[in-house]
Amino acid sequence: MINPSLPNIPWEERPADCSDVVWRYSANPIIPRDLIPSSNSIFNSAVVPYKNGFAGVFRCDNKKREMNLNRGFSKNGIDWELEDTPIEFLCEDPEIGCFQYRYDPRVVWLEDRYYISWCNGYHGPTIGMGYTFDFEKFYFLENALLPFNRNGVLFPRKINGKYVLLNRPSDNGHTPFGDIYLSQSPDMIYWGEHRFVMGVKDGWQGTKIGAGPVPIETAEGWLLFYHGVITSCNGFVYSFGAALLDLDQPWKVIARSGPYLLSPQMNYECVGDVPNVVFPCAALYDHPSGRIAIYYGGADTVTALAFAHIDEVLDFVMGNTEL
Ligand code: BMA
Repeated sequence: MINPSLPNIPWEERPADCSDVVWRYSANPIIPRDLIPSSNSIFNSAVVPYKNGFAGVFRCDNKKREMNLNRGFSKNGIDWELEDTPIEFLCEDPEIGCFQYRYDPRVVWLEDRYYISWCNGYHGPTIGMGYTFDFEKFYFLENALLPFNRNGVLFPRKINGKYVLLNRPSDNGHTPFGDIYLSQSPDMIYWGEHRFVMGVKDGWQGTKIGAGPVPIETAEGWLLFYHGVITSCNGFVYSFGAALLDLDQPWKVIARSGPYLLSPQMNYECVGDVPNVVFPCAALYDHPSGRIAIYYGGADTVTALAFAHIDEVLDFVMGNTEL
């Protein structure tokens, strides 16, 4: 089991008047839409511990409204410096390296490097895959899957000798459906042995769901935060909840939260380029203290931070489970 120690995890105690399992950082959003000169918006982004601080891959939509990935660094996980130009991936084959659009990255430390997965434009959205050792040089791999697919999220270690990738088959537009599946690979290139993980339910997760941050390994199972969408008369509303997946057969769902953990309620979640969206793409975890810091996009415009205690999240998921 991976038991990370992250004593410098960003953290703020739960406000005295709040009883929620997941609570927001009081100085949200941590990244405004205009942090860099080229950006229209910076949201749905991924961070990992790196050296004595943190590194990240950020979804930066520019002022042409191109969707791309920029790198960033932070000492404390809260104050970020982002590069104004997008990451250039090294790729020998222009057929796959050609840029159409790149968005909603996830980053995971896996064995000896940081893997990055994202929604990659290749004749439609699919799961792009790349890696870096140092956040200086970035290498492009083959797209993991065929279009149309989004929300590709790697587990942080091999399971039964295979790499495992959560993903969400979709369509070419603003998909009005979507269940979570997983795919397995011996080498990060060839993906198969696809399994159904979980589907839509009622309420906040009634239209579509998709994996969020990289799953966290616990003694009880893999803790997966995932977003869920309800279609209101005013359009999609994105919230997030959590599920617990079997450690050895992660397509088996042990528990799944009936209520959501966080829904769009603050101004920066309800007002922006796409109103009413909270969209988590990364979670830091400090095993000794049980602290979790969740990075999420607000209203497709800004990046925000929320906190939780892992024991409380597990109790919530298991105590309110609806399979
Ligand atoms: C999804 C993705 C996300 C976005 C969400 C809400 O389909 O495009 O990047 O946050 O829609 O617009």
